[in-house]
Amino acid sequence: MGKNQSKLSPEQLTDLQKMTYFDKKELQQWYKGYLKDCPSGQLTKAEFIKIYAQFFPFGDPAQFAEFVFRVFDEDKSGTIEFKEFICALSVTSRGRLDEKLKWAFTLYDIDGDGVITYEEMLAIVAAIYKMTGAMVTLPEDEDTPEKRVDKIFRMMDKDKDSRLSYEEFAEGSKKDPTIVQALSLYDGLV
Ligand SMILES: [Ca+2]
Repeated sequence: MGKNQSKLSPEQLTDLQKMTYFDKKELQQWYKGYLKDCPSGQLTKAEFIKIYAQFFPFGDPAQFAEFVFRVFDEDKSGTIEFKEFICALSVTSRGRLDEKLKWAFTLYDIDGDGVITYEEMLAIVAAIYKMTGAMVTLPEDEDTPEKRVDKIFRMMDKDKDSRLSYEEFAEGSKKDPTIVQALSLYDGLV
């Protein structure tokens, strides 16, 4: 995406329409919003954290935003270009369940080795708890990240090896949709 370009070109629109579930009008609107948060057209980690901070003014979203940033930044360039931004948004807000699950799995599988370990799940869940802060009242058996992860593993980790395969994760997430829901920042807005 070129810099200082206030609208997407017809070619860019056609490309992005093929890659996402958004129509041309929505794409232009998201582009406008993206440029407002990020006039340079390359969203940095600090800018990304700032966006999260607007949504979670009472918690500390920095850690969770960093984890999510890694998934958005598909080409690992260190910045989120509009294409990466809108593709991630398309999956997390309008994707099919299996697309959302794959995206969520990528987030939880921090080192990308194809399984989610107990420690990886704990790191993400702890970051989510820090972000939401006191905004949500949690049931007694989920009031710490450890309890929550214990509960998730009791439900999902069928072979009890303290690692979740994609199949275990996908199967379990269908029973507990909150695991995937927690990921879509713009849920109410799209
Ligand atoms: Ca990038």
